Order: sequence, then C-alpha cells, then structure tokens
Amino acid sequence: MPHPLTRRDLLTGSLGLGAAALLGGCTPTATAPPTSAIGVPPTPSLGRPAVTAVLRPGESPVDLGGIIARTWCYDGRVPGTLLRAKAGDVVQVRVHNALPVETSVHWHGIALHNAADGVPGLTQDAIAAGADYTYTFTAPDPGTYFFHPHSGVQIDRGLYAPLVIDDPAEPGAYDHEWVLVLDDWTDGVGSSPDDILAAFRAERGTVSDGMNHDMSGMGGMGDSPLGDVGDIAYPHYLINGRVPAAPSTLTAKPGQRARIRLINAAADTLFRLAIGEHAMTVTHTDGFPVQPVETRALYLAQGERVDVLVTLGDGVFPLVAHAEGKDGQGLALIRTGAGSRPAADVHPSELDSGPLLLATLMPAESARLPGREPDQVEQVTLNGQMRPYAWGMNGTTFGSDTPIRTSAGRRLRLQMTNMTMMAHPMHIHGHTWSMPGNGGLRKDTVLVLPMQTVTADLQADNPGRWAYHCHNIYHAEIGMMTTLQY
Ligand SMILES: [Cu+2]
Repeated sequence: MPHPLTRRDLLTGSLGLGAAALLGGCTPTATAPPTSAIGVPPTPSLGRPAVTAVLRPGESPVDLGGIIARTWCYDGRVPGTLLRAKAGDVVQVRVHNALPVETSVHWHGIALHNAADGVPGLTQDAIAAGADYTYTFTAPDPGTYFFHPHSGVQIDRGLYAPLVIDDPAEPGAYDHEWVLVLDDWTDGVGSSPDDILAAFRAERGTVSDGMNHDMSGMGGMGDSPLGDVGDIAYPHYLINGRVPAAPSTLTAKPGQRARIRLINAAADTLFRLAIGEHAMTVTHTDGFPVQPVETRALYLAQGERVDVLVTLGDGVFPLVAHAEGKDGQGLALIRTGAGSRPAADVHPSELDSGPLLLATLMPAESARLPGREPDQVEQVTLNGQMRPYAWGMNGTTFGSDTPIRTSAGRRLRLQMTNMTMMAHPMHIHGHTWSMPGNGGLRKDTVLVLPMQTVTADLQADNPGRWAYHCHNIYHAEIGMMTTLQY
C-alpha cells in the first residue's frame, strides 16, 4: 500500500481535497511549448568526437543496499556511469530509449549549443519509447556537472549520472578523486514520482501576481534556518545509490588529500553536508573555481555542485548528507585506518557548525567575467505556496508565461525576488551566471531564500531558447519555469 509522502498528507491528511474548485479556467501543461518567433539555432559543425558513449535509459531493478527497487535508470545503474571528457572535447552520446515512455537528456550546467540542451518542446522533440537520439556537443568549461532527463519528473527516479569535464591545465594536487551523487528516493519503494506529481496537480491552485498573502503554506516538515526547503518526506536518502545502512566506502591512506565532487541530483531535498572530524576546503561550485574557503559544513541545493579538498585523518569517518528540514540522511564512509563503522543515523557535530551557503562564496580570478554594467535589467518574481499547491514565476505558470528576451552580446541582469515562504534553487540553461553581489561568483543554480532578492547577470553569448526554472522538479513541473530567448 502506498505510503503517504507529501507534507500536506503528513500535516492534514487532506491530499486532493478541494482540487476541482481551485483549478483555474486555463491551466496549460508544463510541457506546452511557448509561442515564440525565435527558433533553435542550427547545430554547429563540431568535428570528430573525442568522447563517445551509449546511454540506455530503461526499467531495471537496482540494489540500494539490501533494498531492491524497480526503477528507471541509465544502463541498469543508479547513479548512471560517470561520463568524462576534457574541456573543448566534442562529446557524442547516443541515447537508446528503452523506457516505456518518451524521454530526453539535459546536460546540466554545460554551456553547449542550444539544439543539444535536451528540453522537449523547446530545443527538440522528445525521444520516443524505443527510439534512438544522438547528442553531439562541445563542453567548453571544466568542472563538475551531471545529466538527467528534462521530461516530467523522471529525474526523481534513478535517471541521473555525473559528468566531469577535466581541465587539461589542472594541477591535480590531490591523491584521490571521489564523485558523490546525492538523491532523495521513493521510486519502487514508496509512491512513484508520477503519482506524487499527480497528487500535486489534483490540488493545484493558482499563483498570484505579487505578494503571497496566504501563509498557510509556511511552516514545514522541520526547522531549517533557511526556511521551508522541501515538500516531500522520502523513504530514503542516498549517496551514490546506497542507503545509510549499506553505505559506499571510500578508501585512502591517512594524510592523503581527496578531491570530492558532490552533486545534488535530488528532486525535492536540500542537503546539509559534513564529514566527521574533518574540515573541507571548498574549491569550486557549479564547475567554476572559487577563492578557497574552509568550512565544516555546507548546504547543497538541488542542481548545485561543489568540489571540496579534504586532508584525511586516520580512522573511519562518516560523510553525512542530512536532508535539511526532513528526517533522514545520506551516508558514505571514508576509511583510512582501523575503526568501527558509524551507525546509519550518525550525526557528526560538524553538521551543526555554521553551514556555508554556496551563494556566499567569491570567485577565483580566472572565473570572473569581464566586469561590465548590465545593458538590460529584468525583474523576476518567484510565486506560489504549498496550499493549494502552486508554483510559478512572474505571477504565472509555464505555458502562460512571457519569455524573457534579450539580444546577443548584451549583459543581462536578472533580479529574482522570492515572494514565497520557501527556498527555490533557480537554474539557468546554457549559461553560467555571474553574481555581482559576490564579486562575480559563477553559478548556474542559485538558492533564493524566502523573501530574498538575488541578482544574477549573464553574458548573452549563446543564442537560443533556454529553460530557466526552479530545480525542485515538482515546482518546475507545476509551472515554476520560463525561458530566456535571443
Ligand atoms: Cu522551487
């Protein structure tokens, strides 16, 4: 019997109540293509691929660590196999869709040409069940990325995998490199993501332009200093596809340095991350280098990535990804010597020592865009509430939205004001923002806290039709998405 998962279930037990009365007269689906005079630029000629891969999204049982879940994933694995290339390489990936439904692949964070961006209805037709589709693109910037479908809530199944673009000039001053993907998990063990989305849709309300006066959606599942950060209580939280009772183990020698690339592939969970008895030096976020900062804990929102360097002690240490505002956590172990395994619910004190928000970092000199005043400023509001479930941008939902338009060569400033009581990780496709409030910090996914205004600039140097949305996938699907077009 499906377990009730949503927060309104937990709080009110009234999921779905009153849904029909709250539906507006015009509720286009989130996949309706916007009317637009701007087309997708033709695929550039890219030359011979340096890296080729075949990707098979399909249905498969996966072992999450003693828990077998039947799910959708890439090549029978969760996460999918790491894809790796050098900056500037031409990457060619043939997708064979073995799913019973259509899909797509979005290369999250990569400033690739528009036709390869993987957004059905915007940059391509969806890949039909049984069909093949080939993505060919150049990845210009080194860093930690990932890929996932841009089709419904498929990312909340097992369809995600890390993507690392290496820097040929990287000094590589570390002994180990570990790639860790964080996730929240229900598929095959609780409600399916599509059922959760259907329940949200059934009670969908409307977003209003401007201030949300209905505060009934505030509160939340737990207490986080960030406010309300998640809607869904998941049965499990995973690191590299494993539950905390059967964690992945990373082995090294005491005193060695590890570069840890962390990717939050969760649909609805912001993680607070720490390593027992260790400090972490943050070196990159969303692929781009930052002025190094040492911290004992950090927040990682959906779609964000962070690279840290850690000098390892002697023993067995928990790397914990606490599901912020929820009950539960992901766990991996670092083993450099003797010691017993920590309990699945281990709570290192580092978790509570001033977690770093990645949006407060400063960029490395090499990551800065040339300084420039904006040619165009656009105000963007984030709207919505939990009850009735509705999320949007600029007072409307995707499909009824007006695309943001600019021109090639412009410096565009987006001023995002969050009018809701929930934090939203906002993601731009095809570009990496420069955050003027932080010396030009580069981010493609930035957490906008309740009632906060975040300013993000971009250089319009990659024409096309680009998705711009909340990376809480349920928010995006319900309508918290628009496009940037030029
Ligand atoms: Cu959101």
